[in-house]
Amino acid sequence: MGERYDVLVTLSDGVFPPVALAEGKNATGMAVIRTGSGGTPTATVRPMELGGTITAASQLRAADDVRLASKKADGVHRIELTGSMMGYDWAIVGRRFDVSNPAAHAITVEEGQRVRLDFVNTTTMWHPMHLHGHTYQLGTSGPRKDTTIVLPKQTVSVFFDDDNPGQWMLHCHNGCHGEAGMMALVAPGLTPGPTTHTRVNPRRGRCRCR
Ligand SMILES: [Cu+2]
Repeated sequence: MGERYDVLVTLSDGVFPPVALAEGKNATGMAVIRTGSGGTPTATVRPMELGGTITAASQLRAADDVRLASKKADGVHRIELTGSMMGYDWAIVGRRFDVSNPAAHAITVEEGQRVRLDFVNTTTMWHPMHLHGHTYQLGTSGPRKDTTIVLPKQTVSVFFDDDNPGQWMLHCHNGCHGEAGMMALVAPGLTPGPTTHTRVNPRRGRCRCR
């Protein structure tokens, strides 16, 4: 549930502990990568880098071979992130995603378009916004990603070229927020209406995460 990065790492011989530090919590998760002999790190190991300054996506730049060519956006969409902890009514522009009518309020894009999405977080919580089927670029020269955190009361603009036609989900990567309704379909012009896909997520309404 959260932001993510694809990274390339060159490892030497040994045993290495990738450690995840939860934002705002003193809790970690750990895996072990083994490329050679050596003892397994203890579960409490914490690489010293986690005590330093964490690089944010806004400090990164796209490499030349993946940076989007300079071009005016053909379509601009304001993705207002709405809801509150009180009502647990997470939504996009106040509309909770309806699995029985997924095309309702779809974000319309067309093949070949340069698309700009403006994520406007009107809430007091973090929302890592994830787009399927594409990677988008942060701003005009930032990194290519498929998930980016939008901080409370902040706006983040992302760009992508619609070069992978289809019906793709855009949703908060905090699974509980997505299930509560902070999702939308990104697709070519669709006719809203009932769908045969009516499976109700059994976890809905029982989520306990924040
Ligand atoms: Cu969220």
